[in-house]
Amino acid sequence: MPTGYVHHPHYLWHDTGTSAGLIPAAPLAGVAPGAHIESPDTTRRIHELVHACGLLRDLVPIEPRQATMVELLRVHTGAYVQHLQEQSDLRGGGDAGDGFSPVGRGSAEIARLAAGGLVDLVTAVAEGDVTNGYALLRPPGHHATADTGMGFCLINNIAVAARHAQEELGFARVAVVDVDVHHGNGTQAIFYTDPSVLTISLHQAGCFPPDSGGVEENGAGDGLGYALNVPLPPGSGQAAYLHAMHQVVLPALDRFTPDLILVAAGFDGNAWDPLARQMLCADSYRQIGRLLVDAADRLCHGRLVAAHEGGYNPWYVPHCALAFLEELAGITTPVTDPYAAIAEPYASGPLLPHQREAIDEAAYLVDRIATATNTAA
Ligand code: 9RB
Ligand code: ZN
Repeated sequence: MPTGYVHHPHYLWHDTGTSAGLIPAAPLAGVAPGAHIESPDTTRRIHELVHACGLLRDLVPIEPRQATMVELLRVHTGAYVQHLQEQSDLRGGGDAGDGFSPVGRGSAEIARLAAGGLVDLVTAVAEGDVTNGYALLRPPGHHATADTGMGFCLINNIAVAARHAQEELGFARVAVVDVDVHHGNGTQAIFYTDPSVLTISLHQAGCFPPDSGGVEENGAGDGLGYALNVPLPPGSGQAAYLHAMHQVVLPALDRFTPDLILVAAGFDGNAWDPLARQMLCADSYRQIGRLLVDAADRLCHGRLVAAHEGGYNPWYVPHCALAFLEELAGITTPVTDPYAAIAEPYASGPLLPHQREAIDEAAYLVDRIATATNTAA
């Protein structure tokens, strides 16, 4: 069965305004206005590459619609949804809560279109129209918590899709694998006490949010053991990521036996990303994609849905995203990574002892996940 694909022009019209990279322009404080780093450019270039390389022809397009209030309120508070709408209705836009999450005019509706597109993609997987899928959406979602936007994120798209999968589609157990270079703190917080949603985040230690995503954050109450974090030291490359996949992510998925795997697909762990210091190349994302697709085949009939998150190098991220998407679709296009000769040597350094130690600390926690045979339900 084919791969679904969600995209929409409004995703590119989410206006993050003038900034200096990621902080609001402040001319009187010497911060000159320029483009915000989470601009449409990179996302547009991904979509254009998916089209230009011919892959788009083989994907099943899914036309997004706005998430309903019922869908949003499974995850977010009414007060936050109202705040977001009010900011979005302002002539000049506003912010979703932390001062780093710009809301342009109409961005509330666009954020709902992003969440709703992901919900419909998950539904298409459940109904067997597609095996898996990719939602190339903006704004991103993984930092947004129940009651605030954060780190460019307005609505937690993955959390809304996970709750929809559980409440409308009969998928009892959902696993979220977050490979964005930043900690998936919002998704983790939303499901922190819930053992029916396993959250796993691979990220650069201490990058963003500050003081978030340590290995000791492991869930609470009934959810103890069902939040996993692999904080990787700065400078980690493909060897560290693949070690983390084999020692933590795949064993955790095998124990958890999800009915559906959701992937927070950020490509800001690439070696040229301005917002982090990791060393991945396009082929690293291909390999990570392959391992996740194989896990989904083994555990849940191939049901895997990826939501776009971060990635800020406009000329390299499209090749990373294409490599990942090719693995979902099981199709290799004629376009190969034009930067491979430079990027692969960066990515292919050996696994260093301090990286192994960080990963192995997380690997000890995998045993806390109950296996199917020792779960009562
Ligand atoms: C803070 C600052 C950030 C830094 C990185 C991101 C990346 C998000 C992403 C967002 C906001 C500054 C906390 C500057 O790609 N997620 O996947 N903000 N960083 N000053 N302060 C106090
Ligand atoms: Zn990120």
